[in-house]
Amino acid sequence: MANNTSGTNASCAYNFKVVLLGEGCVGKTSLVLRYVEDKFNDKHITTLQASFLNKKINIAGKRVNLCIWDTAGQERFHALGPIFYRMSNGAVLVYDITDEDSFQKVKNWVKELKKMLGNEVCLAIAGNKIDLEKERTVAIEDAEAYAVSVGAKHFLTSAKQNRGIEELFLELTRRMMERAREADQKASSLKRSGSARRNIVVVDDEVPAAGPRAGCCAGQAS
Ligand code: G3D
Ligand code: MG
Repeated sequence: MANNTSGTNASCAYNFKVVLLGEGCVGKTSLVLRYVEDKFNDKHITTLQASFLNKKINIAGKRVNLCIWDTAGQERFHALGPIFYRMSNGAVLVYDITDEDSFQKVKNWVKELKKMLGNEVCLAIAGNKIDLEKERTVAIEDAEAYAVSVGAKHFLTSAKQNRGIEELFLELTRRMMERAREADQKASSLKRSGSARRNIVVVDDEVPAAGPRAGCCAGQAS
């Protein structure tokens, strides 16, 4: 899934698509703007409704480009189709810690993503607006237990105060890199076993029909 442009080269670049999902008003746009442009409540940008923003980072000497997709508010009309999250390497599921209903919506999104993308997609759950801790209605323990149950990592964030956001994207990116490496390894070992199988066929073909039997049937009485 990841566009790993130069294989295992030390300076290889990864390209990951990350989608932001969650109910309207939980702070998705604010989180991505804070992360990519270090801005909050920028009227010009918030009305821009860009489909995605790019963020380049460096992890352990590897260059990574995150293509972070934000909705243009379609979620408010329940009009967000699979085309939005297709081919995603990662998803950030955002809820507002002062809004229990927005946490329930995260659960719906997780189900939807797992159904459509399987377990390959890396998930991060963000409990946003922790600057409003006094108004919290979603218990941290519940959110954390839920995240563990679906193989996601839970983060506490505030786009307003710039808390927890770098950490969230860094950890998510690390996991996406790990998945990409695993997928690469699986693909190359499949390739190897494929050519090994082909070799066996060639050897079998060369065995004269009446000659000594080799391979798995060697030594068996006929
Ligand atoms: P969305 O993209 O999920 O729809 P937005 O959400 O990023 O548009 O944010 C919705 C409202 O929540 C905005 O307020 C925004 O300023 C506010 N918000 C976003 N993140 C935080 C946060 O961390 N803390 C607090 N206190 N508010 C936040 P307005 O008033 O512009 O609608
Ligand atoms: Mg938005």
